[in-house]
Amino acid sequence: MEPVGRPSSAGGGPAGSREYKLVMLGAGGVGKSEDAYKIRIRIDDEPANLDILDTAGQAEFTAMRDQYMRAGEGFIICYSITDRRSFHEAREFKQLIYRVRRTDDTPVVLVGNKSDLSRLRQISKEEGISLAREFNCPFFETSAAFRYYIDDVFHALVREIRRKEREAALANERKLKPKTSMWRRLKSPFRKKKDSVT
Ligand SMILES: Nc1nc2c(ncn2[C@@H]2O[C@H](COP(=O)(O)OP(=O)(O)OP(=O)(O)O)[C@@H](O)[C@H]2O)c(=O)[nH]1
Ligand SMILES: [Mg+2]
Repeated sequence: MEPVGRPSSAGGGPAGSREYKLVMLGAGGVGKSEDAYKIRIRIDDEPANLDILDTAGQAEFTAMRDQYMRAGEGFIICYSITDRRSFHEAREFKQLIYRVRRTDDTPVVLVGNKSDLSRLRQISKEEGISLAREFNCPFFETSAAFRYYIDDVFHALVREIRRKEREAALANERKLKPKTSMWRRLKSPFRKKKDSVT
């Protein structure tokens, strides 16, 4: 039986052209829109179609936000290293994801953008690392303007999605396994008997 609500490994179209629905979150002006598009890349020798949803920092309807929070498979939470308020909002976005999805298992990558503006820096790299540790997710400082570490962000997020899907599949297998071995044990005396008679 297919696990409910999860794409099967064979699903998603011809030979591995799996699509990943990624959502960009973050306060207004942090640089989310610099990288929002559809891209096709290879990650760990497997092709991936990234469908990236750009969201607006503030003025959005809650109902719509809940919808893409549910539909998204991976989330990039973005702040600007030049804007402390956006750093605080990063934590709020993480909480929002939890509130909508009710699980800490959602694939997330934390991004501190505008790393090129070092003279305007308000958030140290250590603060970013520490927040990512709290989120239990990968972290990158990027510059969308110079395309520093942008690809790494998408790669890390797809890897997170794949890893969590593997974990879910394994957990599912483990759930089924005890039943199988129990059935074998129940059947084995009969099998032996039959064997010795014939
Ligand atoms: N120096 C520098 N500027 C950047 C960088 N990324 C984005 N910007 C600039 O920051 C401004 C805001 O970028 P957007 O991509 O529009 O920000 P946004 O997060 O989409 O903002 P909202 O759509 O309002 O939520 C623009 O002027 C960008 O050119 C970066 O890495 N470095
Ligand atoms: Mg934008």
